[in-house]
Amino acid sequence: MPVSWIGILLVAGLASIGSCSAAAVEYDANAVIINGQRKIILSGSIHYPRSTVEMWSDLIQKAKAGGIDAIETYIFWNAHEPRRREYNFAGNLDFVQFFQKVQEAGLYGILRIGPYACAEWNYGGFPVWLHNIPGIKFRTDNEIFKNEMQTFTTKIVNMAKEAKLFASQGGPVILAQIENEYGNVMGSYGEAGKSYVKWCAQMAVAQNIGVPWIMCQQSDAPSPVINTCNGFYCDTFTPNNPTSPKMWTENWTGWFKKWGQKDPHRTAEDLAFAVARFFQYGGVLQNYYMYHGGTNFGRTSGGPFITTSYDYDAPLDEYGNLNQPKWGHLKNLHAALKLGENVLTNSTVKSTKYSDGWAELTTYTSNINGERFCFLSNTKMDDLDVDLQQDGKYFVPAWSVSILQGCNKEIHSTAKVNVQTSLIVKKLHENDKPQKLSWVWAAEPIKTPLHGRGRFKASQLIEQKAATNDETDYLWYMTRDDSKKIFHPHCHSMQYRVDNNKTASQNMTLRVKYSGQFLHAFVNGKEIGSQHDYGFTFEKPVLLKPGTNVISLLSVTVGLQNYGEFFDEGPEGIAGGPVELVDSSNTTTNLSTNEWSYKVGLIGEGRGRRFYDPTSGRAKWISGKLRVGRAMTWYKTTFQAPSGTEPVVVDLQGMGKGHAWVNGNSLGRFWPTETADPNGCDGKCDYRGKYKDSKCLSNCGNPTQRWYHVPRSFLNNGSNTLILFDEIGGNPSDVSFQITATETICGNAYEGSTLELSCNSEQRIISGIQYASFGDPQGSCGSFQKGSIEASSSLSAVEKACIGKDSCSINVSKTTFGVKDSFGVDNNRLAVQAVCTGYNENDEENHTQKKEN
Ligand SMILES: *[C@@H]1O[C@H](CO)[C@@H](O)[C@H](O)[C@H]1NC(C)=O
Ligand SMILES: *[C@@H]1O[C@H](CO)[C@@H](O)[C@H](O)[C@H]1NC(C)=O
Ligand SMILES: *[C@@H]1O[C@H](CO)[C@@H](O)[C@H](O)[C@H]1NC(C)=O
Ligand SMILES: *[C@@H]1O[C@H](CO)[C@@H](O)[C@H](O)[C@H]1NC(C)=O
Ligand SMILES: *[C@@H]1O[C@H](CO)[C@@H](O)[C@H](O)[C@H]1NC(C)=O
Ligand SMILES: *[C@@H]1O[C@H](CO)[C@@H](O)[C@H](O)[C@H]1NC(C)=O
Ligand SMILES: *[C@@H]1O[C@H](CO)[C@@H](O)[C@H](O)[C@H]1NC(C)=O
Ligand SMILES: *[C@@H]1O[C@H](CO)[C@@H](O)[C@H](O)[C@H]1NC(C)=O
Ligand SMILES: CC(=O)N[C@H]1CO[C@H](CO)[C@@H](O)[C@@H]1O
Repeated sequence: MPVSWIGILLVAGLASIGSCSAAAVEYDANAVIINGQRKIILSGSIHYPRSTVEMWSDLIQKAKAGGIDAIETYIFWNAHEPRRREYNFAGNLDFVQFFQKVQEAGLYGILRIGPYACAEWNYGGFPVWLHNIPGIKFRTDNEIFKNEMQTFTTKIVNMAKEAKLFASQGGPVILAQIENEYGNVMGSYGEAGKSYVKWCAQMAVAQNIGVPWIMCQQSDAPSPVINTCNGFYCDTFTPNNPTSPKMWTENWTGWFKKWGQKDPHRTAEDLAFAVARFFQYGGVLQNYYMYHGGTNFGRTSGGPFITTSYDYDAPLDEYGNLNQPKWGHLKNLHAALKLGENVLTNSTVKSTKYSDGWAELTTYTSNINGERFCFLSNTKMDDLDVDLQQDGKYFVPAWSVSILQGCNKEIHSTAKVNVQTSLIVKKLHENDKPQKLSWVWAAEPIKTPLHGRGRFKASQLIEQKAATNDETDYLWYMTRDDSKKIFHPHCHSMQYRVDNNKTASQNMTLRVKYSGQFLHAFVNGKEIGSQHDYGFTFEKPVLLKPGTNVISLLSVTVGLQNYGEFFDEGPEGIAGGPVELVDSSNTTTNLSTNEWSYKVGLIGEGRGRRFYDPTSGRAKWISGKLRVGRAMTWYKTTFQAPSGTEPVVVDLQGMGKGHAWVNGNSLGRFWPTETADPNGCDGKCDYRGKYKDSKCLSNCGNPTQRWYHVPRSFLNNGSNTLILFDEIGGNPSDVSFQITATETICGNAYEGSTLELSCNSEQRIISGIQYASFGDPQGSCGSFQKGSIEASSSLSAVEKACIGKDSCSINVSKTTFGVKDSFGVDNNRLAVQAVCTGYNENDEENHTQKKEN
């Protein structure tokens, strides 16, 4: 428990955030001190490149409305410096504008420069050209690396300084981070790792930004850099320096998703429990990773095999909709914690255990006025009753924390969710008719690679990152000459030992040791097979003809690795192989040192890999009979944007695997044929007990990702163009554009609270109440049932309060339902299930009704 009170003055300053004057950011073990005000900070991660500029303000406002004080983001080096000393800060890479919007909203910012980001982002945020510098070693005491890291860090710091982003200059940024989770892997880097961390701290501190630097998961963070915790729970974490505040930079709100996996969920109750426990044990700053996960547009997803959606089951969903009840439940928790802020940040702490130690009361008593603030936790899997004598008796649900204002009034229980659950659906907008999309197609020209002709040659199997600089997922490896050796023994191939009739065909096995993600193999122009996994040995029978045979291997990356010790050095592609031919008597011919011919990327990707048009050569879009189920096919269609303002998705059901673009903007990789294991979604989700990523799974047996976000700003009012490249074969006939909308909402609130219901859109109204019961209703959203008692006015009271409105609130009290004081049990509650529908602007009657409300 932190008890030290030594403040470290970092910057002197006056005035408050929001104005243009400088703010002092100081800290001690119990508070972040901004302009002399002692604070606890509730922060949330929103990564600027995972949404669009047009979405930023709305996301930030929703975070603010959810009780968030600060927005945290990484900086993504490979996005900003795609080629050495060529920088890009345009569009959604304009991090300065992002932080300006954070400030406009009156929030603080946390700038995680890294520049290693991890973040399930391609290659952890490192540029691949960096890897290709001879002699470089990442994240260790290597001059070349340190030099590049310092150059980039300085560039970012200078941009931030120039825009006056640091709180010391009047900006929003109160903390900055150098490196990232290095402590998790440092052991593998030996002494060089230790000196590297010291250098990082020194280099960062010398940037003189006027606000504190942090390092996460770094138990030896050199002072004055503060070490912080990442994880699902950080209650037992202690900073290495007794004067450092306890900060949790990554409390995982859910988990990311990989192709072929089920959807992980973390319950609102467990997340709230973890946060409340952190503050119970002296936490000062905590950050939700992620508060909005968003989308891995383009080729930004890491992994390998991270999906395009980076929803993360965060409080704001991928599209920016409120993920309820998580968003609202945390909002209530934040409000409760803030009521204790003054006490928590300058107090004396005492802890008492109850119920065989399962329950723990932590009492904070203000050093200023003696005011008290308590956390009463229960880490057992069963409910407990705890008697605090003169402070009252409390029912403490299993695996929960109750927050007691004045230590005698429960203002929040992490296990009692009093907010609505929203079921968000993808559907056609009510005003729209289904569009019949008409498609044209073009085959990716692959004759040249199938004939073994590339752009450059080498007598070895080159590592893929070295060959492509990661400017594309695709690399062709081709060889033909050595096949001649096989069938012409006089060409002095020493390996050739097959007792062969040189004029006959021969059955052999092609064997490829593969370090990439997806391999397509062709022999003499025919695909002989494809396979995907985390590195594997590909083995397929091939019939070699007499004379020259051509082996063409297309290696495809699906996100470069982003985590682990030396992850940057992991080979990609065929990388050295070996590639071998094995005959029936098991004689092996090693083709690894053959002359290999290479071609980087697809013809359709075009120059600079930003223009997607396979017909830029001689090919043409074909509008005749649609080619379906054939690999390496491009498709194009035009469409009208769905009505309204709700987020748009494209349903790519029927497509195989590839990449999608709308009006030239990449939506990311798609792969609907990759489905999740059909087993393991038992529908049960017990919030109790430690979170595991095998808990609370959904989407078993379905495509890992069927819908792809099309931000509204990608669309225009007239005709829009969708281009799809399908690498494995698909059928675009079922592709359609939909909106995401809150359709069914459920509320479940205890007596004494207020139930707020909202359709989460000004364009949707509550059109019907499917179920309402005040009493002891049973079941959950979608399957509520009447309990043993029910107020007869339940339905009419809720209808009266809500129908025709986009949101409504109901005081859950006996008065509201006109029942006697003797009605019901101790824990009366109200359960409601309502339907939201699109509000038609032409509908005068409903329009008037809505206006009046
Ligand atoms: C805490 O409050 C006491 C009493 O007002 C005050 O003397 C002390 O300076 C405060 N401590 C900090 C670190 O602000
Ligand atoms: C060699 O090939 C020729 C022509 O295909 C065939 O007639 C002959 O039987 C083959 N000899 C052997 C030993 O397989
Ligand atoms: C190759 O194998 C296939 C299937 O086992 C067989 O039908 C064919 O006759 C074989 N061809 C040669 C040339 O051995
Ligand atoms: C072929 O060789 C491999 C090792 O090179 C061995 O494991 C395998 O058993 C051999 N198979 C036959 C049929 O001899
Ligand atoms: C194949 O050749 C490569 C390049 O010479 C060599 O590194 C590798 O060890 C060889 N593999 C086998 C199985 O002989
Ligand atoms: C598109 O239509 C909407 C509503 O009709 C309008 O508000 C908006 O300005 C239009 N946008 C453009 C780019 O024309
Ligand atoms: C008004 O809205 C409700 C719910 O969406 C609908 O049932 C009703 O038909 C609408 N009224 C008119 C006149 O369209
Ligand atoms: C709900 O209760 C609050 C506080 O008791 C009161 O201010 C508000 O008017 C009530 N709302 C309704 C709709 O009864
Ligand atoms: C990095 C880190 O703290 N990881 C922890 C996250 O939480 C899980 C579950 O509690 C732990 O097992 C990890 O060690």
